[in-house]
Amino acid sequence: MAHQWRGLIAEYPDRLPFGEGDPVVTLREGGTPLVHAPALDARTGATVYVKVEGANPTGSFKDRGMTTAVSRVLQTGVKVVACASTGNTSASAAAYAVAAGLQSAVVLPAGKIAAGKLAQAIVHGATLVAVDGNFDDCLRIVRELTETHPVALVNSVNPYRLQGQKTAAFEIVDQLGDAPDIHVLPVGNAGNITAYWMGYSEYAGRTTLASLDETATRLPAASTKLPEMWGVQAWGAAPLVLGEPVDEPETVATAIRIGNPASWKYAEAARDDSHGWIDRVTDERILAAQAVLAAEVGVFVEPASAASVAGLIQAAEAGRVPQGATIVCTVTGNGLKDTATALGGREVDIDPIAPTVEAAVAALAL
Ligand code: AN7
Repeated sequence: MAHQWRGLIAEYPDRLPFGEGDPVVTLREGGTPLVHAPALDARTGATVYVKVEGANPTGSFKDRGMTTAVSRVLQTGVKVVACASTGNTSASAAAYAVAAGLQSAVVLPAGKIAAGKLAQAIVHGATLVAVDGNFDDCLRIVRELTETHPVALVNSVNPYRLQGQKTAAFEIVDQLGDAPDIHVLPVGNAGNITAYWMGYSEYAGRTTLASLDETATRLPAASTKLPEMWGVQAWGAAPLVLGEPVDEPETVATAIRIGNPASWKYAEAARDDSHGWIDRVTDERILAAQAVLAAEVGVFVEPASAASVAGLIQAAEAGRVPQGATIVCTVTGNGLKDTATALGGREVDIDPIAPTVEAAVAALAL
């Protein structure tokens, strides 16, 4: 019989803070493709894989953290989940709230959410609030209101989010047979870099600053080494590179348009403990990397996701990529979420032809 991936909590029961009989809310997230990208080998001299997180149920890596966060909420009796979001967290929270029978409330920066993500929050029945401000304002508001109202916060400051997200590192080690030499990923609110570092560390038999004591692994190590963590921010939203918050973050990659990341200290720890770095890339490089992934690898990602690949290519051009290294880039979200940016000014209205094979042959210049 065909075997279906069961979702993170069922696939990694020993490494997540849930016991037998605990409620589990899942849309069968995780188990995403790790795709070899020869076009990136050619540009870097390394062996490069992309971890395609856009293949998750709502089209981004956020589902990994949402299965754990929302499952935990069911244990508490709270009936409403809330988050601030640049789009993907709200889409995921709204979907998992539906699966859990809960309500969802999402607080978004007005006018800065890609159309696909907004559509997701709407069709999944979230209550939407648009704030005249940026993501950082939204997060401040949601943190405060969840402290004083019976509403569960499901942003990545909720430690259950990072618990779910760390499993992407487990999958990579399971698929490659060991940890890669380098892991590259986009950094916005800095939860994901924190979670990957936790996952790699726990699989190597260690804990990190962000590990939950109760789940810190006491299991045998599943990997023999740890990767360098390379984080990539957008040029106009690069607080971790500048070393100070950015008041008015701006980038075409709206998902990472964040000026004051919540997991700042954890991200710095991941960078430093792994002997990695966090750098920034221009919007032009982000869009160029998105085009390389689409036209030369066959993977359509949203702009924020392409930041990881843009950072890798930039590092290669600067001679910073060790030749022959095994490198994994996480591409965090699906390109279908933001088709307008991907198409740019390109023509999408094509003049129709007569409904005949001859006309098609002529139009295709065959
Ligand atoms: C596609 O949805 O912050 O550094 O509110 O959607 O863990 O924040 C999204 C972030 C990268 C950055 N790629 O990850 C939100 C939100 C995509 C994203 C990031 C996000 P973090």
